[in-house]
Amino acid sequence: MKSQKTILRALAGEKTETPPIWMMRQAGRYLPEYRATRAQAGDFLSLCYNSELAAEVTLQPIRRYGFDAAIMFADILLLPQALGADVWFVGGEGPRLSTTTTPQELQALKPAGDVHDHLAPIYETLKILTRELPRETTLIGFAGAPWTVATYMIAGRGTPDQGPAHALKYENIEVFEGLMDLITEATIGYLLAQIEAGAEVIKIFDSWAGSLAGDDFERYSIAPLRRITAALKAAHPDVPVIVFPRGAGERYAGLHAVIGANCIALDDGVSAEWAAAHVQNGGCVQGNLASSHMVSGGDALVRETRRIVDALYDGPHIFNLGHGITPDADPRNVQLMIDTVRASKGQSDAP
Ligand code: 1CP
Repeated sequence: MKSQKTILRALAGEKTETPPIWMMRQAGRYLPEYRATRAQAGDFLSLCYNSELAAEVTLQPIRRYGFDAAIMFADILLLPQALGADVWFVGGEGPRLSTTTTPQELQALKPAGDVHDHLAPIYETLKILTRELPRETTLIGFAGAPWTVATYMIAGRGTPDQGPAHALKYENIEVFEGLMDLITEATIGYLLAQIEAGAEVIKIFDSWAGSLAGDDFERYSIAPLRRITAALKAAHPDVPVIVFPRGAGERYAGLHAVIGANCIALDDGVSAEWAAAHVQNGGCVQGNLASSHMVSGGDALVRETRRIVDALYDGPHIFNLGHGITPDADPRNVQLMIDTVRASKGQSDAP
């Protein structure tokens, strides 16, 4: 049976008349209504665990823009917290975590199956959203990929080059791989529970995949993504999976088949024309307008948006940015991007 929702049609491999659109970090600090709700919640983590308010900020960009999908409001660092790591956010700087770099610290974390009590508010957010979202809007659940989550758990913070995680790989491979396995297993359980709570699509963010060189890319980005995707597909074959190995560059080629995912999300480091030839032949692609256009706007935004839509027009495409929208973005530029994408209808031959 054909699904009515455009995003689900694109994820099933159908070329749609106009690309469906949503935006990474669509609920976020560039929106005044987000800043107001966040102030009401207190800090960022309190907002994540307050199901009513998390559902509210998820809905805000849907009300304002009518995006085709809503991504539940949460963070990839809630899973380390559920595993027993300390996680806090330093205003203006970013996340801080207690580190996991020794056998004792790894041992002190909880077993993968024990994360669900802690994460219950996230499942509740999804349940609220299944009731409150417009019928035509698709609900996306997500998690960080094991490598990306591990980089934060090992360094205790965000790092420009993921140096501490690379170092642990060389200095104590048992701890490194033990941690990767624990995160992988916990992520599978977390995502299955999200699907059971109402997530219709799953996205896995491997934001730091690009720093894995040589065999490490296959071993620590692709293999865990494949393992998670296979486990989700075994239980829920109809739930589409989007994977985002950011910074993969030419290693994006052929990834649908290698990972078994329905959609490969592209960052803005590859051109849409290249992706049409080397990635989209395997299935749906998502992306990849540079986020900076949401700050600068104008003709360049319109031109670049049209170029991406045209380049990917012959196959399944979900329009998105190449990375999250930044706090200094102008909300009017988001509207201009959406209008440009939706006006692209009929630019080429309809299916
Ligand atoms: O001050 C604030 O309000 C916090 C800013 C913020 C927001 C809005 C953070 C802190 N996280 C989020 C929400 C978030 N994070 C979502 C919600 C849904 C949506 O997209 O609207 C999602 C999907 C994420 C995912 C996430 N968190 C990723 C993967 C995607 C990516 O951007 O690469 C990563 C790496 C994080 C960690 C994180 N959380 C927050 C920050 C500032 C960071 C990056 C830290 C760093 O490396 O310095």
